[in-house]
Amino acid sequence: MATSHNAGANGPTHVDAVIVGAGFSGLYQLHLLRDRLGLSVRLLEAADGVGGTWYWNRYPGARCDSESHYYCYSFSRELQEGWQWTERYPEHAEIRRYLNYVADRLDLRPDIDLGTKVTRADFDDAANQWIVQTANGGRFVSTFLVTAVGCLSTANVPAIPGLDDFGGDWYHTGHWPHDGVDLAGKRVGLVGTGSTGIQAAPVIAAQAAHLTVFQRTANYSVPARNRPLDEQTQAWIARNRDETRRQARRTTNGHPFDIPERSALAVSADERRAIYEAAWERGGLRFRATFNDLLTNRDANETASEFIRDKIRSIVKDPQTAGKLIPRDHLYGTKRPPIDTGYFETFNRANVALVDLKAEPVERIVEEGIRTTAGTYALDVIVFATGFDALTGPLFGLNLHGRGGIALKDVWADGPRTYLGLQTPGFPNLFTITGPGSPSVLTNMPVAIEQHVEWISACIAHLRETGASRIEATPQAAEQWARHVNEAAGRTLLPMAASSWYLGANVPGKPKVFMPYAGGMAHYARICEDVAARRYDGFAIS
Ligand code: NA7
Repeated sequence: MATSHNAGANGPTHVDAVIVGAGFSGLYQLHLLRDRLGLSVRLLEAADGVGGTWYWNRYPGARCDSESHYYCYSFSRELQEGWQWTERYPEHAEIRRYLNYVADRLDLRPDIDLGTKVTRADFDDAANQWIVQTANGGRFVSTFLVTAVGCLSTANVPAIPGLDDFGGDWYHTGHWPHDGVDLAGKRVGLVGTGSTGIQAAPVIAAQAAHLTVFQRTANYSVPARNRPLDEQTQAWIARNRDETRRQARRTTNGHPFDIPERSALAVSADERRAIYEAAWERGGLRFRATFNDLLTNRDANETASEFIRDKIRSIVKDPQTAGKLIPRDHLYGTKRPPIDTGYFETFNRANVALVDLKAEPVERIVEEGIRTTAGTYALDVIVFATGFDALTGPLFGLNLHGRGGIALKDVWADGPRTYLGLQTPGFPNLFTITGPGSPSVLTNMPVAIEQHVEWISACIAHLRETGASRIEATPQAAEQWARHVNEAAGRTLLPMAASSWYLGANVPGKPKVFMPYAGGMAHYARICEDVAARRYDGFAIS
């Protein structure tokens, strides 16, 4: 295997592996490839700091929906013991501090090139090498290329006509200015009511003179019940750390709680309501885990959906506004379920208005603000909480070309095709952490990431041990995996939500293909282990 050397001031840098992205995935991948396998590695990162999604997402209220004590790495006792979270759910700045702490503790910085945006990567078949180009003129040549670019990192700014005419300022939440935005005294329009918009609305409402929320699809949300972690909780976390992490690895979505073996339809209405009430009071994504059939049985789900609709009716004082906020076109949890801090309560404030874009679609943006079919809303600032070109967007952004110069964009023109979410036929030695076809976006992310990174590292170690230098998913294996991903989704209610980004429905023109693997994280991990045990069945190794 090659060793790291720079061929000279103008020549390319030769390494064993190039990793793209310095978030949770890239940092751990660098650690394993460099420190466990002894490979020479460069990690290329477009941003000026580490943090990945948390480098960019600094919008008001930005906070993780997984709880802090398990939204972090589990692979190192030292790292875990050297860090203490301050709140139940970590705020964006705290996660950035954590990832900087990890980068320092593992001494990763010498092998990271910040401010280095990858603009293209080509596989040279004859030389069995990836050639990676960067915006600042860099060239890197490597045997392996690992993308750690996240799955929700390509901002989706809607192509609403007239945006250039707007006289105020506009921002996408995923590219929030590092110095913040002073919203005091401003009339703010917030477009989008996904997890981001629902986190941001209460915080913006408290800062701005006036907030208008532009809602296309009404959404469910459950209280997060964030709070500072007191000493007693910290002690509990430390005492139960190992068991918590073990449990997270054996559940369907990487959270350390089991779903009871009971149907929502098998208990009385009173008992069900008491269970939902308790989950509502406890707060967080665990609301989904009250019964085992909320995502598989329509009638069961309807009981949870209706419970939340009732909550909206009781929280929001103006019945007309409540009516607009009640989701009717999809079931709870079939789109990514948000959790919130005072979202529905925000609509009781005198300085907040709701615009239902289904009733009055946007016509265009004008100098004064947003014009719908019903009139013009005067605004000083527009905040787009309009989500991301999920899963495929970040990979297309790398401009990847495989064997014979074929572009990933063309190969996936009708929707992504991967084997295990980790490899694509025609792209040898390219590994895609949290790629389409992996369960990552349906999972507590660090659990999925650690599994992917460890599997990729073991795979590369296997190649080295056996004297091989190339691995590529076979078209048959990818075909079979696509069928399995489809079947797994089909066993759930998830594909029913027509406007979901799981289906690519949020980006005009994107093929409507259900992209994540819905068969469960633990099950997925077992499949991956099995594939490795069968000498990487479904991959061609040479
Ligand atoms: P989401 O969940 O994709 O939400 C985006 C929101 O923006 C959603 O309400 C969309 O409505 C709305 N949207 C998108 N395009 C438009 C246009 N053109 N006009 C009006 N409204 C629009 O993104 P988030 O950032 O909230 O969350 C993404 C993930 O990040 C989240 O799941 C966590 O994993 C972290 P729609 O529902 O499509 O009708």
